[in-house]
Amino acid sequence: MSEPETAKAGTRADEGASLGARIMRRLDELAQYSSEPGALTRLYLSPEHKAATVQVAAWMRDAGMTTELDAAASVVGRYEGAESGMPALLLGSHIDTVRNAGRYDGNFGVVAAIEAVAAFHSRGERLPFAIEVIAFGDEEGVRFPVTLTGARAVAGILDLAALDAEDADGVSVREALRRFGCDPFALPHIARRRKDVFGYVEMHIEQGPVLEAENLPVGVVSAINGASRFAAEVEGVAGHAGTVPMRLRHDAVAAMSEMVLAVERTALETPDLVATVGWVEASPGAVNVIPAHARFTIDLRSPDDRVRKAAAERLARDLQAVAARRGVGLALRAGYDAPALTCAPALADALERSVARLGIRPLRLSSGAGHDGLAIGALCPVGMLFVRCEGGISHNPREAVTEADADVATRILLDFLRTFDPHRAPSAAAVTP
Ligand code: HGY
Ligand code: MN
Ligand code: MN
Repeated sequence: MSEPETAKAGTRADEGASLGARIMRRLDELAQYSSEPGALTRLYLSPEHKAATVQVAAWMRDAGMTTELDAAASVVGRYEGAESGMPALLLGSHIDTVRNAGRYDGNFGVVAAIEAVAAFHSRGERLPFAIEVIAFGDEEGVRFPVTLTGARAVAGILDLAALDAEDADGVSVREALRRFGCDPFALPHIARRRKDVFGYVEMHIEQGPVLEAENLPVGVVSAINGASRFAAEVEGVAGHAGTVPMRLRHDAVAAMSEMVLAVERTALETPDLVATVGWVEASPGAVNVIPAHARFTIDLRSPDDRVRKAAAERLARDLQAVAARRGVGLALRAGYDAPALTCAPALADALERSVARLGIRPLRLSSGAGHDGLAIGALCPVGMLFVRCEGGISHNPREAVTEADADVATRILLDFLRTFDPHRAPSAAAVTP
């Protein structure tokens, strides 16, 4: 495991500022690490991801942590407990983003966790357990058709075949890790042993409208929806837009369009299911050529794994029927499948007690968005605390969190950490298989 290069001196935004103010300033700083000026896009194993790992590691060291870059390019900061080598409570989130992202999705949970540890460090305070803050680099799964690579590696459930997945330029995860300075062969060695970890607690923006509607700054997460992703390829026949009669065409885009509406219809007709086609592509892409090829993605989510799996099977049949009727080929490739996760009741209860101690009405809500906890749940109990985001907007540069909410959420995390009793930590049994 390599130490990130000598980082820029981590500047502690003015000490006197509130927790919330420091967190917001650091998120503004972190948002500069992007592949495109004026927007935030930071994909897994990109140069901007590399620069962000160096900055995050510097902030972790300022907060009294030792740091390392693990073989999956996650930055791991460790703050020892009262004795060296104690089992740890894991905190953190992800620092990769979608394209043209907001600056709080993922990044908020990492920066806030570092600020919480810094608060202990500045007082020389040690807890009866260690804390590890992990800045995962592959939660969004935008560059490669696989995701949760870092979290799966930490949980010991990474399928090494995922390293063969390639990005749009044909670069595999394995090769990209090597170029990043990581050793893919070391991946199996970063899996944590259950006895070394009490649990994982992630703070994340809600990415939905519930907390704002309830006029609450935070909420405790009850469960995280399961998700499936597919890549679809439609093979039609190119032809002259002016000469081929409509009934003789095998138009890949027309076929894809009917398929996209079938995806939407399946979700509209199925309670507890959402479905999205987030990316489409057509070729050869000329105004006067009947499209020969079309590609698109499908994202299915549900709190109920049976609903999601049945919908995926039904959809595969429906899309093949469209292809057969239109005389086009269809290849559907599953890229990502994460079962729904029930958050550990003991961690959710403890988070609720901290919320109440800070004078806020506790509210439990489920997460429609996926999170690193979906994978970490295979290792240990998972808890999540949501923070209100304006209008519930996310995956959008208009994503916004108030300084006051950032402040109170982090104080709740501090209260949770100070009152967490490792001897009453929930057993791994609290984790759905
Ligand atoms: O897609 C998701 O739910 C997460 O933002 N990766
Ligand atoms: Mn996220
Ligand atoms: Mn996201």
